[in-house]
Amino acid sequence: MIIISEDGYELWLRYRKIDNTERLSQYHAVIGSVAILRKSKTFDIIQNEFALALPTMFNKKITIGNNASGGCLSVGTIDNFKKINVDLQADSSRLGNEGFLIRSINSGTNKLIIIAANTDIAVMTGTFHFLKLLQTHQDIRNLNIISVPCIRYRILSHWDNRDGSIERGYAGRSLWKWDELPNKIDPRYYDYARTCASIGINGSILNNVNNQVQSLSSEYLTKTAALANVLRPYGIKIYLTAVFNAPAVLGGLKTSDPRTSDVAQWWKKKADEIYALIPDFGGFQVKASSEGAPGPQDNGANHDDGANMMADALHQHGGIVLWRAFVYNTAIDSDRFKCGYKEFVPLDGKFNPDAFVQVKNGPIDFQPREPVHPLFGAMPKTPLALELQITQEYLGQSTHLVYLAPMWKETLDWDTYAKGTGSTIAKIIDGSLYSNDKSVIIGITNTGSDRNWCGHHFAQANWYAFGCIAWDYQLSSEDICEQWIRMTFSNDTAVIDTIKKIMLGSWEACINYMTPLGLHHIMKEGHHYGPDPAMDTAARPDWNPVYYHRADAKGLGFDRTSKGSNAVAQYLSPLKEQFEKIETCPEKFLLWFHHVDWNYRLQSGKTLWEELEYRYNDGVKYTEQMERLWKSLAGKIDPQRYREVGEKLKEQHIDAELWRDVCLKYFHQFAFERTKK
Ligand code: BDP
Repeated sequence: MIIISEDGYELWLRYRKIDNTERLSQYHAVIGSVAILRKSKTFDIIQNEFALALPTMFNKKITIGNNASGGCLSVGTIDNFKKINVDLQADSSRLGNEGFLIRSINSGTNKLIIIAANTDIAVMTGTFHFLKLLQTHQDIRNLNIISVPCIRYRILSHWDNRDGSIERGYAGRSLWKWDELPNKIDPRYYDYARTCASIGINGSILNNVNNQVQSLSSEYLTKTAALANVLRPYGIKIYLTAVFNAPAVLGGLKTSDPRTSDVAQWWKKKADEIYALIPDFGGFQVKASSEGAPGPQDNGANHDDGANMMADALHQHGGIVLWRAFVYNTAIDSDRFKCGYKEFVPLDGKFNPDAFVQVKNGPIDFQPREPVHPLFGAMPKTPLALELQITQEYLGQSTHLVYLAPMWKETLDWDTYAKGTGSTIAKIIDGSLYSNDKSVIIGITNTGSDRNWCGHHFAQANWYAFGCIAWDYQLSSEDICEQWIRMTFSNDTAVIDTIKKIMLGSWEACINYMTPLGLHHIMKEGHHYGPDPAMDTAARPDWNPVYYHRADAKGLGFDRTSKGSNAVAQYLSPLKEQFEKIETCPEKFLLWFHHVDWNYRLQSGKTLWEELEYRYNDGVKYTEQMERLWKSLAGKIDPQRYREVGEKLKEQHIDAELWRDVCLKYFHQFAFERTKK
């Protein structure tokens, strides 16, 4: 069989002919035609998607149309179904605005599959879900699916600059062509929107967290409105990062102090201007008083003053504020780990309900593995948003294959004990622990202008997984992985099993060859690619690897126990006691919390040095295995993707060896210093 080259542009929406004959005949028997019960922009998208997918997948002509009387597959809102005597009122309230149902029913003598929801957008989400069932060759004879998202705002954050570059972007240039907007609409915007819609993303922050003050200028707002018009029928709202001193820089005011009425007035007028252009605008993300960014503290005000003033401006329009907690001012604490907690916990209860505090998964900065940020569980009166990083800033960028769903699941499943056992991050984020009706999850995206969108074909899986987890965090990493493989590569069992083996252990392997046992931030300064444990000349001490690993003749790791920085005290019991004691501290976090003697014996019976050596080698071995497994797929994957992934895996293997060699060589000097003397 000749397999035609693919460049990855179609992502997981490839809709190839179904090569499983048994399934194909079932699908032919069940779906003879598709009735689209409604007319709207979103229903046009639904109809187009069916027209794109079904004839190719079924290798057969299918009538897809605006036939309001219903067909073998009927798609519409609950109101539409009422008109054809299918009563779904009982389901209506639990579906809310975004949930959908897919059900096999008998209607008179006909057997029907229906896709229904309260809103057009939710019917579209259901449509993509149904197409996924077909793409992954599921049995569709007796369907009864109800799906409602567990988090309300599921947002991608683009760290894109107006000049087209992307901070921490590894897949080409920005998708947004600001020079061409608003008049020219790049067709790729539609493909972006459609892809996001297929995984339930409902928000997109278009601009970088840093230095994008001009994004709020009238000129750029007009351009943004043109993008919002494209994204709207796909159910995606636009958000913008707002730079805090915009009133001074753009508005010419003398100050941006949030406590002054003309500043508050300026933001109100800005919000009015935005909503006149973009009536469904989502809101502002703000990076304030962080890494040199302006903020309320420049005027002696605090985070809550700034966030609430902006929330007031957006409130009447229904927008929200995403106020980032990524702050690490050394005047607050000399351990960077503790700074966010110390700045924000005293403000608990002071934020407006529409002002979310947006917290990264860990206390430092998107390291290969972090313990969760202690702010989760420590601000019961404040809605917290979880910020994850899809782009692999510290995880091999677009060269390394690292499947991130297991990392995000580890975060979401983490028990904070805030209200006793079972107080997971997931329950804090989805609002259920503290009964918040609004909830937010944000992923810093990995998309760019590269033909395959994400730089690495397998980085697409992380975009996909983020959407799936944001919709339903109870899905397992393995199930998400399998769906993605089936849709992106093939339903062939050998391909699925092999790629699963490659993906599922890839995160743990990356931790092992980069930062095993809780090492962190030992990568090169600036670009953060590659190892540099010796680095000690950065502009700030906490940008230096030596600040984090603290290697000396005695041992390795950052003492954050009560004898050290006492960061452990920021966690609730029993976590703080568990982390405090070396015997009970999970080994995966050991060097996050302890300065461990080189001769300390781990659970394996090995000394710290021996275990370190073992882990680094194990990580490298996994990359060898990934290469080998991928090679075994020759002839089963199209030539272009087979070659491109193979090249990247080779590079990853070389990089892993470099990480191991550089780190072990460097730490060796300390580990054996005592013996030398
Ligand atoms: C770090 C990045 C930096 C971002 C910063 C942030 O290195 O480029 O600006 O986080 O989140 O991960 O604001």
